[in-house]
Amino acid sequence: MAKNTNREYKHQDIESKWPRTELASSRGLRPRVGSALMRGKQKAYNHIQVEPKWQNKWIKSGIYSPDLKKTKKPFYNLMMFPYPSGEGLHVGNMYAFTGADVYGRWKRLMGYDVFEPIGLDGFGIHSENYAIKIGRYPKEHAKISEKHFYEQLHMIGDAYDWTRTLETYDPAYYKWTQWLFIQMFKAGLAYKDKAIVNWCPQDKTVLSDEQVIDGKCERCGSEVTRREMSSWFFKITKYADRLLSNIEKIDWPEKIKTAQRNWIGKSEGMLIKFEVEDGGTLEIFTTRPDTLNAVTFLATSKLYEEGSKEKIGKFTGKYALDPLSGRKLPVWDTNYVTPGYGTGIVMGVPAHDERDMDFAKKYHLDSIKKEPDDSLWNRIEKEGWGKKHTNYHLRDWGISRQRYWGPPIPMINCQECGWQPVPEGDLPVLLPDIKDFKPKGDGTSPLHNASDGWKKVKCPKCGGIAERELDVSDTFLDSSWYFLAYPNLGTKQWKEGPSASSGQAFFDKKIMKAWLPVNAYIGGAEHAVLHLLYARFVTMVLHDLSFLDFEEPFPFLFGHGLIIKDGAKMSKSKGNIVNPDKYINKFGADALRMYLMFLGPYDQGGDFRDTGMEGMKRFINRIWRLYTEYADIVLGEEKDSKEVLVRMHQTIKKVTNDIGSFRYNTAISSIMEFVNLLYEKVTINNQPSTINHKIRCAEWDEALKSLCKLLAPFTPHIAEEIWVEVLGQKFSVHTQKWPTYDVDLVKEMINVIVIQVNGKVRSNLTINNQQSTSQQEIEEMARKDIKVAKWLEGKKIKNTIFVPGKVINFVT
Ligand code: ANZ
Ligand code: ZN
Repeated sequence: MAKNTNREYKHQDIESKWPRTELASSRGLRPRVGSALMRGKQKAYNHIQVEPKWQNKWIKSGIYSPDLKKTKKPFYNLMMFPYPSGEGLHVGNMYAFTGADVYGRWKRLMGYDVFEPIGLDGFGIHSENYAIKIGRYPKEHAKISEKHFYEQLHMIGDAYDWTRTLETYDPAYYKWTQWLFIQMFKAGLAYKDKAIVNWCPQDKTVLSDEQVIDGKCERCGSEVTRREMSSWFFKITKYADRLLSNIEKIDWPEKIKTAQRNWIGKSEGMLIKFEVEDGGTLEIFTTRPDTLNAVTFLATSKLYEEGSKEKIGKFTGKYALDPLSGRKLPVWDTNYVTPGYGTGIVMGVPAHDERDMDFAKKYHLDSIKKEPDDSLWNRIEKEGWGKKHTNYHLRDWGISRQRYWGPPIPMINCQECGWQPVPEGDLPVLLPDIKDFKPKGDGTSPLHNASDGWKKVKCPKCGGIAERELDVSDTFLDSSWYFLAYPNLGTKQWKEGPSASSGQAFFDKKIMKAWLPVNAYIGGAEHAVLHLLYARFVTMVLHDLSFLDFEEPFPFLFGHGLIIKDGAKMSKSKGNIVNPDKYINKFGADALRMYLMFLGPYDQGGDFRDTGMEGMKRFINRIWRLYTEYADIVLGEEKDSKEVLVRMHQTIKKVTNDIGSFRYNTAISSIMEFVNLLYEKVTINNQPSTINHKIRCAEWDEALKSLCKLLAPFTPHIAEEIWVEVLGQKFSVHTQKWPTYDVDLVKEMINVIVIQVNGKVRSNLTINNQQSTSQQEIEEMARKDIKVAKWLEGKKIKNTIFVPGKVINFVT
């Protein structure tokens, strides 16, 4: 609730800061007709004409396409890989992209060679489902939506390197996804196994554990069922320990780190062996050996596939022996123990474990009330009944998808030789065009419908008859390595590889050294255990295979908040999507960017409302007028020029620190305050009689130039237009040096105290930190002010109201 009130306030704030009746016109200020800067520039700001003009110029001039091989200060600024829905980008996506772009633009102004690539994760169930829904062939649909997506992205004005885009369904890309699969296989990290897997009945495919959220499909929300199937897995469990311990070394939001820790789920306990009455032993995993004295039964996972919410059990007829007391413990097959975790067998302790209690109640099993006994840990080890053991909740990554729209898994099954990888020189294994590509639902893949010519191949090892794998790979594999691709796009090896002789990847040594790992990774926290875990795993494997010299792909990650509309996260499924196109047309990309960044702290998101957009558009116009109408103000009094200077340095400091820590909203606030101050000075100093056209005011000039640079990351188009066309500076504002601040000037506290007479503003006082701020002295100074003295002349002051640091009001 508190948050909401806050946002409420901000919206009102926009209104009160620049109300519809504009300050300048209402006070009768005239444009400076005689000014050279003004000639022909009085026109209102026209974003429709200005924004595309600069977007095109930026591309043509290549200022956002650094030479990756010749860089001195590389900065790889990356936003999470977009997988737009069929309908294109919505305002929530814009929010994510713009926040990342502001950061990248700022880093460029700070002197870095910023590389900010963009691409499209367009393979996968998400896109395929949409294509099915609208009755289009996936490949055809991909082309259409790619065009739309890139057009929308152009309109936002982000500083992308448009010379290096990639799409996951491009064979030039997915040959390397397949190459990655083969490296996994060769390293013994990919295996095919018959296992009970998560099955989505709606999407008709297997899902990985990470793609099941609270028992539901991460994509479509259907209740996930269980099914025994033969699938490919990646041994991510082998990396559990390292994935966990490395978390301490990376600079990520605590929330996301915790989610990964919990998902990996390190659990320390013991493996204990129970003898079975008529021979053999059963081994269990427990984290509570101290409750061994209260065990009353053993439970297996044999009925797991029955998957109902209610606990089901079947007595096996067998009894195990409690090593401690020699009691007979009935062994039950159940559905509430998970196969593949621990040993898949549990010691049932109803007295201390709720799940066991539920089960015991239902099947009338005993419960023994006994206090846990800590000494049992040592005793169990000493007597040789069991040993200490660490378990991880993480399970191997299920990679197979019984769908069409993905990279065919590059494996060949030979009756003689078993599974063989496709020779690397033969990659890519192209996804064949087939008529009936829809998911079948019986557990087989649509690629069964491919021609025999595609399915039947020679065994790469013995030349005998063999068959291709017919499943495609998980779309999360496509996105697990894309950040490695961007800087290497266009290298010879990227285009021509992989070669038949293995061991060659697409990495250019020099480029890798300069640009990786990613300097700033910016994206949504909802990928905490999906994409972010997979990308870390893949990077570690490639490191261990000597392809990379780093283990962690994203040493720094910033998680942005979500855009809320009508009380819910903006998403297609919620039906509260706002299309950015119409806002960009009506208000301009700059206004939309600034509005989104002003909504609230970037890590917290905010509520989207139309009214706020209009306020922001007025602010953009206000900036435009400041430059086009008042660019050559001469600050007549020294106290004014001093104040402008001090406030400028203070604003630079605040904006610099705020952008550096992603507090865009407060950075914008201080820019707004600074603009207000400049307008105040306009009203004081714009008296025609004081104008001396020969003398330009150095402070005013500097203030306007600095302000333009401070605006550049947020509103890149108008900043460029002002810089080049109004201030007459050299293209481009985006390759300038970010303004620095003077530490001594920043320290000067400047306070502006409004002087009122009978509640009406008559003048103001500027107080610096060398002056006293006592009521008595302020009163004295205020009375001496000529403008105030005029109103006090011949009147008797009945009362003086003083608000320290803000207002002094004489009541006569
Ligand atoms: C006896 C006991 C007593 C347990 C008690 C818990 C509390 P975590 O922390 O998640 O590792 N368990 C072991 N293997 C299991 C499986 N395959 N499927 C479902 N449950 C399994 O939990 C480990 C605990 O979960 C183990 O400790 C075991 O129950 C159960 F008061 O053993 B315990
Ligand atoms: Zn063979």
